[in-house]
Amino acid sequence: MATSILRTSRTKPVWSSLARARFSSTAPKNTTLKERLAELIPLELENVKRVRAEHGKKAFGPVIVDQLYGGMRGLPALIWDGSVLDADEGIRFRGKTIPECQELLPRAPGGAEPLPEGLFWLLLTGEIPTQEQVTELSKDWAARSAIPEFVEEILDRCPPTLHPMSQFSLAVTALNHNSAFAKAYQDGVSKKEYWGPTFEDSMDLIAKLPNIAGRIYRNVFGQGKLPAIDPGKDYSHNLSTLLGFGDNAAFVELMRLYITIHSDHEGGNVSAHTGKLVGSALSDPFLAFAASLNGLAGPLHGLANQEVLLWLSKMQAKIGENASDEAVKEYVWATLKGGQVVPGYGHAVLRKTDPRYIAQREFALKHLPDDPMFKLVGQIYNIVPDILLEAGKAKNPWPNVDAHSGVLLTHYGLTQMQFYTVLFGVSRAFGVAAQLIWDRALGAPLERPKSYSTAAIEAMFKNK
Ligand code: CMX
Repeated sequence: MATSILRTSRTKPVWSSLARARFSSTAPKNTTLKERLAELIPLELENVKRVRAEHGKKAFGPVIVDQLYGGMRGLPALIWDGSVLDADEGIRFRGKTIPECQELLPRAPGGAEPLPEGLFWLLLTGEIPTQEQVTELSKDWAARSAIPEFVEEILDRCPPTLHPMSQFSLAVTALNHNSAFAKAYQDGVSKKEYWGPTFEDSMDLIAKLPNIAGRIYRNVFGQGKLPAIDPGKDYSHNLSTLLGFGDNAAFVELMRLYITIHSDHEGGNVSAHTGKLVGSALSDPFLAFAASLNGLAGPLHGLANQEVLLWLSKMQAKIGENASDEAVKEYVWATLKGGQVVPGYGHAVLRKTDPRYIAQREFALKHLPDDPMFKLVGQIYNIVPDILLEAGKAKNPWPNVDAHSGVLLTHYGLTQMQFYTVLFGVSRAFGVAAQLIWDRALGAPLERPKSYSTAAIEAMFKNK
């Protein structure tokens, strides 16, 4: 397969010269997120106009036939400035690595991890907000957090055997009942104004997810009545409280890190791209994000965090705790020989250990170094890559984000692995929402790539 432009040109310098020149790295004080966006959008519209005028008709890398059959791997096809993924270095959010986000984004009083409120501001503007600005976002989201009674009823009527991700998607779809964008469109809003109601819907969407996730968790796993959102607490604290872990400061910190690192992974992954694709039909953010969730629910994408825990638990049941390296190797080979993938390993873009895995490992080393399951995850890290290399199929033998997240949740007592992808979904809303707002602001058109038949491919090359 052709090497992608995006893989060969390092993304960092592109960010430094272009984006940092346009957006300063610290947000101006005394402005809300929406006010700041209203200032930035005309600048970016001009910038895109200039780039298209200068380069719009130039070729952007080769396309080879294998890419048409091969899941479009590496095909340059989308624009999203919020985050960019480098095959070796991993994700950068608006040019910033995960450690840089941990250092620069505002934290909760006494906390060490970034507040996802700040990450959302960064994704949307390229700027680091002030402490006051993230506090205002926490308050705004708390104020918007209630879900309509009929959505509560939908969730309450779901059988507990319906997978939490299906329930999640149902509830998010139903939120479209009150979509500001859908209403504005029906009322004849001008295209130039699309981003305003999209922003309002996106804020509502993010704000309502803790109530949806909390209700699903308590309904399915029988964890008692859902407490109320506290307007004085940050988003992750409220989400933790709704799940029953609000009193555990380390769990709350984990949620802050978890949401931050799971929020966005450039534009081409299944959940981000699905949201953008569905949004391009001017479906509102609730409908677009529900589609993202349905993609995230697949075992090769977000469901892998559930699959990892399942796989680890089965391994422990079969070979016991503190098993030898030999026993672990045998189990990994049996998985591969059984025609299954090793969940949590491999990636469509990454070719090194995922920095999201490393961030979680560092959290574990700080907070739960002696946890037996964490030790097993570390043991597997030393074993699986060599086996995948020897097996010779996977292009990337290294762990991805999902190889680690479930172990952290289990440590704190969130042991219901079927729920894990819901937390990934809550986080992914931040990236999908930011992308939808910018797509409406820049007037992104309907997506409509061209498909070909195999006969057409053959005909094209017949006499060449
Ligand atoms: N275990 C076993 N085989 C693997 C593998 C793994 N972890 N990763 C890749 N392979 C296999 C593929 O199944 C493929 O086999 P076939 O040729 O028989 O179809 C071959 O190696 C080549 O695949 P690839 O080009 O390396 O990987 P892809 O880009 O096609 O797929 C991914 C990427 C993530 C789907 C794949 O690595 C995988 O299935 N991993 C396990 C599931 C997982 O952890 N998913 C989560 C990813 C992160 C996320 O989105 O949340």
